[in-house]
Amino acid sequence: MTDTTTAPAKGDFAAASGTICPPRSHLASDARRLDLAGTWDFTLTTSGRSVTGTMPVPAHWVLQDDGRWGSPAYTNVSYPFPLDPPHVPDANPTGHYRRTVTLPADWPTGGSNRLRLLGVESEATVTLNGAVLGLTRGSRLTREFDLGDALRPGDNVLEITVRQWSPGSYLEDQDQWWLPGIFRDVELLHRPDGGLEDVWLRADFDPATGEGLLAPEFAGAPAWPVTLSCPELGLQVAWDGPDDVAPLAVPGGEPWSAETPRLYDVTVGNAAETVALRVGFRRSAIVDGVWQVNGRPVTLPGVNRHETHPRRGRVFDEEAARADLALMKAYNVNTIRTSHYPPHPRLLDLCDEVGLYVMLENDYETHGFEHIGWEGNPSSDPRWRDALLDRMRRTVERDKNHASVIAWSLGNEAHTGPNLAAAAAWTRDRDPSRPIHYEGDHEAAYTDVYSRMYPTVEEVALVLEHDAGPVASPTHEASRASAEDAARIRTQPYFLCEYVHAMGTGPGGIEGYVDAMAHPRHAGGCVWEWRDHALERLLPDGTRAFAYGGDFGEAVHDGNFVCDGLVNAVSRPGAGLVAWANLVAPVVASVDAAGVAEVRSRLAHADIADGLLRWECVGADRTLTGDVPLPRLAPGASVTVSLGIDPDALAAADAVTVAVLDPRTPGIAPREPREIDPATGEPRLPAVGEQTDAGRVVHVAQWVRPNDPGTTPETPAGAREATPDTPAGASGATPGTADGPAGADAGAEPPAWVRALRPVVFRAPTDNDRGHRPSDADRWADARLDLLEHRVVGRNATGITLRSGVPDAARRIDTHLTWAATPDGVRVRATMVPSGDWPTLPRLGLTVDLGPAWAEAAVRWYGLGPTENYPDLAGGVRVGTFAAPGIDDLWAPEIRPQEAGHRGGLRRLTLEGAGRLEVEIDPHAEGRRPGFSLARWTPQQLAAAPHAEDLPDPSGVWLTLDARHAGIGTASCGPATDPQFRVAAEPVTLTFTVRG
Ligand code: IPT
Repeated sequence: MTDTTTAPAKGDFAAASGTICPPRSHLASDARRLDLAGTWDFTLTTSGRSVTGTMPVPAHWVLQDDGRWGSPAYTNVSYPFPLDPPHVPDANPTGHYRRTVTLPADWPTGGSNRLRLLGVESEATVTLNGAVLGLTRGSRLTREFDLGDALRPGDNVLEITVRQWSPGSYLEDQDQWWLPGIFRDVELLHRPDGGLEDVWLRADFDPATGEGLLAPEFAGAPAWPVTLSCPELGLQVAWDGPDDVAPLAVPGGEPWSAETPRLYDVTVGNAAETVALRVGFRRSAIVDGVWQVNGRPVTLPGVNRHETHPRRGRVFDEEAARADLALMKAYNVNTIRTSHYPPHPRLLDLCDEVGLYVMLENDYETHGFEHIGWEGNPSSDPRWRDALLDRMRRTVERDKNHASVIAWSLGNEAHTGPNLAAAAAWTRDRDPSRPIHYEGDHEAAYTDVYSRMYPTVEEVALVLEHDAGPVASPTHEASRASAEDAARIRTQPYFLCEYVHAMGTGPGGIEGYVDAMAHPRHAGGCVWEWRDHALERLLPDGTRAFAYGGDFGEAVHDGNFVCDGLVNAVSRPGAGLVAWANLVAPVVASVDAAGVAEVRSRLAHADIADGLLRWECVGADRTLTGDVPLPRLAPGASVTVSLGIDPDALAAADAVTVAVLDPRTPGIAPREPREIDPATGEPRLPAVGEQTDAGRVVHVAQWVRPNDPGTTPETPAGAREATPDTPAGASGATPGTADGPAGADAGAEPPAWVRALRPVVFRAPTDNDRGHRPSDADRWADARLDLLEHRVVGRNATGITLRSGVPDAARRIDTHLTWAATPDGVRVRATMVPSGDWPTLPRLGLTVDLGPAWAEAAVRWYGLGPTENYPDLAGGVRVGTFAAPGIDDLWAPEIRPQEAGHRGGLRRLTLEGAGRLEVEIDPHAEGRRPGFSLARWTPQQLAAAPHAEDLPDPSGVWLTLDARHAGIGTASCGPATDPQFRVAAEPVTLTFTVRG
């Protein structure tokens, strides 16, 4: 059967030609199938030069044999070839795959046979026994060819010629690696006469009646009767002909949701074929502007998921995919946007099974046309219309049976135009049961969900909190929406298809976005993005390391913009993921000074059963802990629990922590550093997402004793207030005098490292610091923060006075460092007074190289942890005593080294190794406590290294105590750091006692 409606005439804009079949569901059928994965003969021809060998299928040829077959290339928006649609350059790497397909002796005769390609980048021409079957484009989409009588008993020669670049490449300008090859399954399918060409079980759940509904649809010419059976539901139906087929009410059908992934095994069969489906009864609908699943409003905590693996690229691996989804579930993810193309079809089975909502996106992006003002953009050019429709159709048809798929997305970053509107119209007609999403429809002309990427929190409020006026800031296209369009936009659910760009250290500033999600019309959104796309490469010294754009010698590339995941390429969760997971947690707790906790469910469908509340009474010298079982909590319900903490312990506590533990969804193994009881060293609560003896940590909250009456303490685990602080005693400090801290005996010798402390104002720019033009990193470079030089102005037995400055400028920092003996150790006070034209600073603190002897030191601190944290990246941390076996366990350099590993709210820091070193922060010196970091490299060394492996062998151990450290923001793609988290060049004081 060939698809005459979409089989285009030969032409450059075409989606395909030849004996192609209509798109249909990816069904688990008992019809014969031959998997053609394996080793194929392979010849790669580039610019007339050929290399011959063998190639695995599925694989990307550029990821095989360390460069023998060319290299991957990364671009974000840019096309790596001239914009001359639909043409591509003559120098077009072309892979010729060839293998013998031996038809098994018992292969059924009769019926027909097909070749099914699940993914080829970017164009495949299929030949069987010398007869050309046709050509297909659309890299991440399934295509079937009818083999007609070309297939013979015994041996057959199958050839697939793959061109890396094709007209289809113009429609596939996603921000990712260009990875040519046959990278998904190739299969030979037998299609029995009278078989089930396609089955669509539209499984609905009616919240009004509580009933499931099953509306079957059959395509082709199945042999009748067709039966449907679901023993679990007692369903056994037979239809004698197409007119017989009618929807079934399923009274006992429990609803499917991401929280309750209830699936039923259903078989559909006839004399020719039986297919097995896993059915979930689920309704995804927009009611009065509110996105509902099964009649209940949902706010989706989601992530954008690309298919990426450091060695396999986009080749699917089920075990890895399962682990990936389990990691998401551990971190409170319940939604995936399949950015920016359909994943391997098996992924949807897994999402159905584990419970993840899916926004399934078409394989369509034309972003690079933006560089020519969208002139000739395929979304508007009628010549591309069929190709776009073909893509949308293949997307919807393949995955329409999945309960997890709650929305269709037309594509990404392809501007707007009639072809997109046509794709929406086709989709709405074909599947009215799922809302349609596309971010580029800024007038809400043809989509059901108002979607934005990277707005400011203020822009979110324009849509949700204002009844009229513009829906976006003046620089954004959506601001030009007419009053009528704006009014319509305000009737739709609001969705952040991309927000908080997780590139490098970060993302900072998540909280405002999550707070805004409390609005009933806010449907949540998806962080950009789940995982770094770093690829492994072979270095000249024979070792392997992670690569980003440019590392394969690409002429046009976008550097490390491809590494912007909440987890890195080897699944290591970053601090941003911990913060985000805590902020979007499905159950949230809070606790007060009296040890009374409140726990609130944000779930829409599932009860919380077997939940446990673990508390900690946190002090400098002891951390007590206990468990309180939670009563069953209905969706949305809350409960108040008295923790029963001993009143004396409570009165002495610095903080009270509560954590909700979930015994049902496993967390990951706890990582270093760990919270411990300072008295016994016993482990205490791990971080959000990690597993305890009694379940996964879903959410952590804390009450913290105010630092100083009249000032605002840091509020971890959701920190929001920034403390304006004019440090006491700082402004009046006069360089050159040495007035020791009050109540101290002057004249004590401090440890040598104290005398060696020097001011520091530079941090290795994060990827976010490098965002926007001019960036913070540019401003810091202009001000030469990295070139701070010091001069001892005065020195006596009780202190040192320093003047620090940068080359060719008069801006300076005058530092007054004094010490004095106390019964408790040596009390140190440092006052730093900047003057001159400093920009806002990344940090203002003191640093010292303790020397390599401390490299093996064990670290313990009493402060915010366990993960690294910054003033705007503190959503998942709390005050406690944390321990790391070594400095390297505190943090690891990013693929592109940058500032990392800072921890704020410091009370006490202890290093044990080459000796013992302890720093106890004076709790009442200032309104805000300092932070610390320990690093094997200087910020300058980190900033200069393009890759982790380019860092020099570490030669020291730098301890930095920051009186102030700036926020992180998400300026790499999104708003700049909130001004309240910037560090003004103003006087600061650090006061601490050192021991050891
Ligand atoms: C947005 C893209 O949709 C996404 O693919 C990715 O490139 C992301 O940016 C940045 O990492 S588009 C951008 C113009 C906001």
